Amino acid sequence: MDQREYKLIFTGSMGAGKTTAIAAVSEVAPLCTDVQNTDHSEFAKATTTTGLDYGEVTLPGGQVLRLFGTPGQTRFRFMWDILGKGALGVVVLVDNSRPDPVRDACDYVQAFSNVIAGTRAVIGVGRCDAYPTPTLEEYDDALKAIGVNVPVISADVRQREHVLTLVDILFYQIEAAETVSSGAVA
Ligand SMILES: Nc1nc2c(ncn2[C@@H]2O[C@H](COP(=O)(O)OP(=O)(O)O)[C@@H](O)[C@H]2O)c(=O)[nH]1
Ligand SMILES: [Mg+2]
Repeated sequence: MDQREYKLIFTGSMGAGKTTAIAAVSEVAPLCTDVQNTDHSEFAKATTTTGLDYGEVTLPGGQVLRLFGTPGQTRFRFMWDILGKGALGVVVLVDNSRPDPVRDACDYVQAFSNVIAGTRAVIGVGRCDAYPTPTLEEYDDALKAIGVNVPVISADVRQREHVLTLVDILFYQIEAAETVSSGAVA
């Protein structure tokens, strides 16, 4: 059995659903540092992630995934490099009701470009029911234009199965990247 520890990052704007996603799948009580939100300029929400979220989930193969949620507010950006150290991939959560969610997706992908290395990410677009545009194709096109070839799916992170799907896809992306870089597939 693969005993390695896998560190995955959940990132995205305030209210995109990082805390919800990690809480939905974690097998340990999720650690969350949300406090009263005093920054209603970025998002009108009672609480907000100032520090980080943490949870764990075990894959059917026995691999333990450690899930870290980043603080969404841009003034906590300095923490992203710290969180990104040793991470194998990134789940970028996007809120399709935001003014320019495609731009959000590209910004977060670029902020974690070292970890993502072109492929080690998955984009989960939320609130697609109420906000069907931009479409997933628009995300695809914008990401390809910045040299990033990653799956984009619609996901409601309140649903455990959707979050597990995001994690599965990301795990597949990571394994595929490692197979290529180890030369196992020529
Ligand atoms: N209606 C709707 N609500 C969503 C969806 N995804 C997330 N939410 C809600 O959006 C909020 C996200 O908050 P939170 O997880 O704290 O976001 P964070 O700032 O990224 O940690 C929660 O109240 C979720 O229930 C979605 O697809 N549809
Ligand atoms: Mg949060």
